[in-house]
Amino acid sequence: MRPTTAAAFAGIACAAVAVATAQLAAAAVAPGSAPIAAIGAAVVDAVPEPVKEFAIRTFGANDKLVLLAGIGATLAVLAAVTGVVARRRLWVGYAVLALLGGAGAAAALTRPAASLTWAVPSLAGAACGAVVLALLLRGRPDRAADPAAPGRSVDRRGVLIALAGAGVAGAAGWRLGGTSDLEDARSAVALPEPASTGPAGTGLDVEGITPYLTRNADFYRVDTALVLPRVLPEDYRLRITGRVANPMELTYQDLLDRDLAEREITISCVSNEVGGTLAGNARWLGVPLGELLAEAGPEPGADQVVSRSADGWTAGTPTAACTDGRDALVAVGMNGEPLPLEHGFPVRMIVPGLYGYVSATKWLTEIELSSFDDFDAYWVRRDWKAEAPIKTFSRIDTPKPLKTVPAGPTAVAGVAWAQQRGIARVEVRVDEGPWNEAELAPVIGNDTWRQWKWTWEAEPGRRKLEVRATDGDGAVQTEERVTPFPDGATGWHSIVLNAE
Ligand SMILES: Nc1nc2c(c(=O)[nH]1)N[C@H]1C(S)=C(S)[C@@H](COP(=O)(O)O)O[C@H]1N2
Ligand SMILES: [Mo]
Repeated sequence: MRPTTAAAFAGIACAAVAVATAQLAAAAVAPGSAPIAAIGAAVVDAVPEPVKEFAIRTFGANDKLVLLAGIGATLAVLAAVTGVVARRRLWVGYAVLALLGGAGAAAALTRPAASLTWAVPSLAGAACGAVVLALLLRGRPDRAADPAAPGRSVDRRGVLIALAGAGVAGAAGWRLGGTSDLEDARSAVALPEPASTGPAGTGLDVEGITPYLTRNADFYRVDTALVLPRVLPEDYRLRITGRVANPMELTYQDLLDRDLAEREITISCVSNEVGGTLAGNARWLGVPLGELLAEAGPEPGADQVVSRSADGWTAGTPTAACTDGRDALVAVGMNGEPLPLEHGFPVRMIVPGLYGYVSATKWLTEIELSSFDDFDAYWVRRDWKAEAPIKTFSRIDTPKPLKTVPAGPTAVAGVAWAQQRGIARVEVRVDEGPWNEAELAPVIGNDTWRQWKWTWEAEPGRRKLEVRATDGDGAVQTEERVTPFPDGATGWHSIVLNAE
């Protein structure tokens, strides 16, 4: 191996040790304080909206993994180059380690949930990296290998030992900082029976249609959390603060001891495109938010309910939407189970009719009564609208676009939603011909999606199918295409396919 190559590996080994020891330290401090997680989270907060949308569109649920892998790869390249340079100028190696350690610490300290100790993992990692660098490049300048410009000789065995050590420390840190204790705590929760149960919807039986209830494992996930916030039920507190007559603090058990309501509610993401799948329908179990607020007693003018998560994310919901009698919930259960970790365990908010970013705070820890004038929540600061009711949406699930179907009777089916207003009608048309009314699944209320189905007498040829819904107020879904930014997409979903 040429000395330059060995030096590149020495650089990578130092970086690996630094990252792994930081990971180990972060397991003791907080998973979010690990430098890669912290820098990743800072990137998520900082990147402009179009980039984020591109990432969600391109990588879907893997967007977080892609970001972390990108940071890791960048770091590896930087480490290799630094190793090569440090062979001749050792101080450059220390300088880069100091810079990266500082950057990691700064990123960690600026996380909303951070305390001073969050700087420790990055700084400790950088210090360990520096020790390893000194050890690996301890050799005297190697004149024999390169008489003109001697560089230090690299301790090649040391590189292997350092890499192995980093592997062990990293694996231990990963395990200790993992979610197994949370999974155990979740399994130990016994949810009480609901005191009140809403009506249960049913599905239409069509092959390829979105099921009426979304299984937890299939439920879409959207959030800014690169590492899952860690909230154990025994440590859990929900604080109701701000402009209220009676501030409150409730434990997880306090919530379970109250009369719980179970309701079927479809939630959806403002980033959902026309035809998109960022929505799901579940049976949510929780404490009616209106009852909690009635006890807390919002002051007049406190028109915004700011909900805050364990990792400092915020959403702002109109107080009116939490107290007007709709089924706004402080939810603990999803489809008969405690909330899954990715969906907010132990406690989240659900407010029918509003996009997730203004209502559905996961890992909920605080509900602060404020006003729209006084506070901008996370996405509002990034120019999304402060108020965002869900827009009427309809989607063709089957047949799939560009498929070839046999001519003759063909089931066309999908879902439509307009939470709070309900779905009154769904229509389908072929090649911009007359609209045909679809059959709708039985209605149970206004807060869930409704499946629909229409039997199409397909004639041979390339065909375009379009769908539109009419909400319970009689408003027909608009044809006008707008992007999700700043308050939700509109437009009719259409697909093109062949019949033969
Ligand atoms: N703590 C926290 N809660 C959050 C978010 C987030 O980034 N952090 N994202 C919101 C958004 S934008 C949506 S659409 C819903 C998605 O909920 P789900 O992942 O359970 O489907 O969660 C909301 N709650
Ligand atoms: Mo969202």
